[in-house]
Amino acid sequence: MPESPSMIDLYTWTTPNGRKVSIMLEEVGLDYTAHPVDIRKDEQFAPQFLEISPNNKIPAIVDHDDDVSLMESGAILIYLAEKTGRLMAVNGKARLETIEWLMWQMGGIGPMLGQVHHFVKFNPGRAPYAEERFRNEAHRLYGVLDKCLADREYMAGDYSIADIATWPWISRFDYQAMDLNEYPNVKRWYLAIAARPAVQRGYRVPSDTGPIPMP
Ligand SMILES: N[C@@H](CCC(=O)N[C@@H](CS)C(=O)NCC(=O)O)C(=O)O
Repeated sequence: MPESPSMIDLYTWTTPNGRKVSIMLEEVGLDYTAHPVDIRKDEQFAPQFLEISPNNKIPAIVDHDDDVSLMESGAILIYLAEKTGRLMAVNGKARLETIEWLMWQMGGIGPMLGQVHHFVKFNPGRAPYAEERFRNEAHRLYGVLDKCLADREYMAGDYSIADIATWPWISRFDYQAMDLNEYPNVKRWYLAIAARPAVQRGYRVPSDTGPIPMP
């Protein structure tokens, strides 16, 4: 795989899971180089990439500073938060809440909204049962997020890796045929995060696909 003189090599693509890590790296200001892995061309199956990401998915990082190689966006976010002491409380209830909502993203938002993209956006009309099932699940998850954000600014109180993991998936609300106006707390949270300069920079990695979608 290409390496660089940067502290961290990030292997990524212009998808929600990839953007989680570029946004995090921009937020904490670590020196990194992004290497595109074009999943439309099956570059994720290259033997060199499989050595750092055996599940053949982006994102993955190599941190030359600590001699660490990692796949799985949730694990990478926790690693970077612990390395920098940023965006996750170091102990107590606040740390647990951050991990709780991060795991909710990894087990719910990511896999379920990913299915919505496949069935609702890319293959409409081919599997009505799946379309209905995953659209219902999307509405349920958006409702859970809206309720979570009713009495707090960010998912775990302060802005954290839970928000960084979730926001890029919500930025595909148009793929999911979701109307953010139905979820006013999600909309307020979405716009606040979209306004962050680090998020705007991270969103454009590894290439600029256009502006952040606005509701
Ligand atoms: N649980 C993984 C999911 C990563 C994932 O699904 N990556 C997609 C792009 S968003 C991918 O690389 N797909 C290529 C493939 O499935 O072959 C994570 O959070 O890092």
